[in-house]
Amino acid sequence: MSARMATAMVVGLSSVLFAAVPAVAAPKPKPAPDVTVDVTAERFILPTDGWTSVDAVARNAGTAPAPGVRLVFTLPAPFQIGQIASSSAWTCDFVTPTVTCDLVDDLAPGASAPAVNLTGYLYGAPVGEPIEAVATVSTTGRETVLDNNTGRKQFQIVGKGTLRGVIWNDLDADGVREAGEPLVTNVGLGFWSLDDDDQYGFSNSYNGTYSLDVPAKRYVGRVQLYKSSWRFTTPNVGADDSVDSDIVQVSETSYTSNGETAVLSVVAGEITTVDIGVVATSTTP
Ligand SMILES: [Ca+2]
Ligand SMILES: [Ca+2]
Ligand SMILES: [Ca+2]
Repeated sequence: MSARMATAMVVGLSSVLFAAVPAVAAPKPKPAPDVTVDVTAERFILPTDGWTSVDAVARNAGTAPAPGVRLVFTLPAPFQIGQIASSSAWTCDFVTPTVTCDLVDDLAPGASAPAVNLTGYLYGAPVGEPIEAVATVSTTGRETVLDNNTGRKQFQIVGKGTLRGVIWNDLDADGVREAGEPLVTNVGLGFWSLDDDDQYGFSNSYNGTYSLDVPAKRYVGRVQLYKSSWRFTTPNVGADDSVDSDIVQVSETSYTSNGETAVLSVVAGEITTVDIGVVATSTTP
């Protein structure tokens, strides 16, 4: 028995009808599921022989449980799918290049299902060709909002350029690399993409010289020095960019000095040079 019926029995039908009028003027929407999907990838600017990992996450943005949730997720050629990862919450079937997954249980209002993940590899994909991963989600429940049932993530294939340079001990601390100033082998360097979430580098240098072939996009180079051993030399000294240091200190902690390059726009087929000059802070570096 509802509360309203109970009231009717106590106070009589006419007064209940009178009381009900304002409630009818503002009816509450019926609870309904609203499934949505987001497709995300940390790395989406890839070299022709690159790879990526793509997530599709289904969510119920509605106000009622979503039964029979199905996710259809495609990572098309030239990607070759090397791995499909999902939780036991899903039952999945794969027919190249599409994985179709059914959620075992209803998806509660406000809840996200565990991600379905595809790892795709490229083997000589053509440069410049955009590739799009697409996921669509559906429910056997009644939902009215259907324009959020598809998620997309676009990938861009680019050529590679070269990042290279030296890490040297600026013995006279003048910011210029001169003959006789030796290379340093215990300083690492990282290049962080500004255009997606990607990074390259090494934890210590290859005999003080390095050369990395990386997908053409924008990077910032970062170096961390231990103050007990090194500090950064004066950057960008003089007019000759081939003998200066390209790292500027941007922060420090009690133990480390942290330096960055300017923004580096790596161009396919071209060399971008980044040199790092350091000065010993102890008598025996
Ligand atoms: Ca929807
Ligand atoms: Ca010098
Ligand atoms: Ca330079």
